[in-house]
Amino acid sequence: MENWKIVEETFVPDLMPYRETVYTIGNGYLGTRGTFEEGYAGRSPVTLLHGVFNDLAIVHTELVNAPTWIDFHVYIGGARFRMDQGEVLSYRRELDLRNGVLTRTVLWRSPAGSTVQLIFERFASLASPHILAVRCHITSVDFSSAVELRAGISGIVDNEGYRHWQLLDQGPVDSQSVHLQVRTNATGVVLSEAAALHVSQPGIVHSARDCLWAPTVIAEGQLAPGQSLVADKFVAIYTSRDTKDPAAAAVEALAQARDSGYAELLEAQTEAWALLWERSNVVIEGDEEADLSLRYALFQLSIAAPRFEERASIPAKTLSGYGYRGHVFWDTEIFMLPFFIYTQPAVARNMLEYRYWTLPGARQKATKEGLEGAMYAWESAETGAETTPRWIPVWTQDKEEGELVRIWCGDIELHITADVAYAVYNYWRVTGDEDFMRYYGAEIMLETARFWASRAEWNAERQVYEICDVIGPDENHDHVTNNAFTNGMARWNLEAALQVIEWLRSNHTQHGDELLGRLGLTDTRLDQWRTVIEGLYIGFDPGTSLIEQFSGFYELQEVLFEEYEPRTTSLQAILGVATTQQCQILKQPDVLMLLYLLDDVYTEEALHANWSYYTPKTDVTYGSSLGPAIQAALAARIGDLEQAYHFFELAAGTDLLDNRGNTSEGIHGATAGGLWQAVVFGFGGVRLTPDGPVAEPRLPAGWTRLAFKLCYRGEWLEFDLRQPDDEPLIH
Ligand code: IFM
Repeated sequence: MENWKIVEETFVPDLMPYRETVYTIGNGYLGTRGTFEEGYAGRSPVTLLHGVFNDLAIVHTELVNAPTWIDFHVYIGGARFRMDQGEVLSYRRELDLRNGVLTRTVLWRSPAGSTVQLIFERFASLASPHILAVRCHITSVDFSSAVELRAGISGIVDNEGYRHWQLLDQGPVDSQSVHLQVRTNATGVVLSEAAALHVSQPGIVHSARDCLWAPTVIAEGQLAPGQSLVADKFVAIYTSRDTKDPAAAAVEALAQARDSGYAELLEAQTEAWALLWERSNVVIEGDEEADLSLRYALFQLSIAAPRFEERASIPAKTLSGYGYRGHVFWDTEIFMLPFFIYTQPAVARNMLEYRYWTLPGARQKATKEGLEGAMYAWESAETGAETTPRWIPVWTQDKEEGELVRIWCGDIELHITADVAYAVYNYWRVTGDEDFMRYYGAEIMLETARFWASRAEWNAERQVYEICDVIGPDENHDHVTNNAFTNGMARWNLEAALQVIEWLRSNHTQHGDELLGRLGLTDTRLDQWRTVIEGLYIGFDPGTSLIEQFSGFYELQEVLFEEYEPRTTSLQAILGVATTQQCQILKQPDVLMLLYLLDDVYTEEALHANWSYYTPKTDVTYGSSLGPAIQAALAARIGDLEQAYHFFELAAGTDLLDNRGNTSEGIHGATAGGLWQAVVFGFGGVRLTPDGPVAEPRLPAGWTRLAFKLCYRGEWLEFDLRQPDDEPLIH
């Protein structure tokens, strides 16, 4: 079945910002939005590289938009090709997920009446991550005139108005290539790009021009009706994070790419992607839309993951837009990482090592709060220091201007610390990567546990340990005490750390002793952990199996969501932040999220009871984009396949249909990862047992087959699942 292409057949200028995100390409080193090569007012040509941050007020630091490499201008008899002038006679854009090539075919009549067919192709090489390529086929339909092509590098870029770069150097390398070198003005990251333009037909004259900030190669020739030109642009990019001399590295890599040529680079690209898909693809038969939207999500995750380094991780909006400024949240560990753990474990390890290298930032945050161990940043960037903005404008229905709202997540959304530990442990459980646990993971497990043991407070009156003044996953309620998710995950973190200590003692005694000694983890200390584990309050009612989301939740005002239908925005936007805080309105699953992650701790009965209680109180459609996929996975688990499919569709349309209206800010990475989980853990019913993953499929109506591979401890397992009357096949 051919279901690998995301296709657009009309050019709609108003949709450009969102479609630019949808057509993002990348290779695990960088991501580039699907901005058109010729440029338009209001377009957002963004290329973001892992780890290239610069300082900025309020948001602390952000990923910097790199000099544009995609620019490619075509002049026909002096008229510049642009789709907002003249006439677009036909148009088709397609992103081929199979090999990451973005193609646009346009039949255009210039204002002067010349008709030209243009085919643009571009890709970011997965095989050679510093290499980018654009190919343009130009065919004259009915004109005889001069054709001029201009392609180069433009350093005239900004992040929504803020310019991060200083110009260091630029110029021609030869008549067909140019280079540009820039440096971020605060962090001092040097970036070099080199670009070449090749038009192989005879009679073409190439020249390099040293336009300030935008060195350009020009190719001039003639076309007559029926004649074509094929022009190839190659770009190489390096930064001082990659090498000491990025300029030399870029020029050398460019020379190699020119020698290889477009066809060879494309072949390597296709092979590299085939290898990736061989293990990561998921096939859904009987539902083409679901099949394609999941594949698209996996494509976007795969291009955003740090494939070539371990000091960066996937930002909440991937490398595809300015949303959340390239900061990393729990979205990565809890929503995106499972896909990588099971299908691209080496990449998952890179992402977790990022949390190891940012331990110093997390330790500093804990110390600043008078606490022990590591307190991970709610929003993390290069160093692990907290980068959550403290104030942001929020728009509500009754306010025309943004109301400034204090954001407390950086101060008290603590669960991120346990989420990181959960991811480390899960990676270890699935991959059996002992080297990782010994040298990186164990320290994370122990430092996060130390944090919780120091943060829990003994309430002598109630005779329990409490965690006060937090925000749980449901961010509609802040400054709450005993958030079930936070307390449940903190307890789990302490227990898991004790297990890791046992493992170290039995398997790596010397290393374990050294680590425990360094962190001051005496037996008395570990006994204190056990006391916290035993006494930590979880508002579980054995009579009803309900868990109270936080102390006092049951007293909040109940809201009948139906009374606000139809609506197009969240209940928080309708009622305001303060009123919502007083109501039982959840932005996203909270208790249910706990039950989802710790499915071996809580019973099926607890899951059913809490599902029925909390789902009608959760603003799944308009609350957080992190909600629908998890609701889908859980609904499938409890056997409500209709609801599960409804939530799955909601998640699947998040970016492809822009159903939240904010895809222009970037791909919702957590939703993409959540979709994989909804399919594999939800509909596939995969659960990890002591003997490895086992499937208990519950496929939605119409799905005739669900097939995927999972890697467990180095062994690849093939799951080929059918409706209940067919036996699941596991190889
Ligand atoms: O991490 C999420 C959070 O759970 C809800 N608000 C958006 C964040 C980034 O996606």
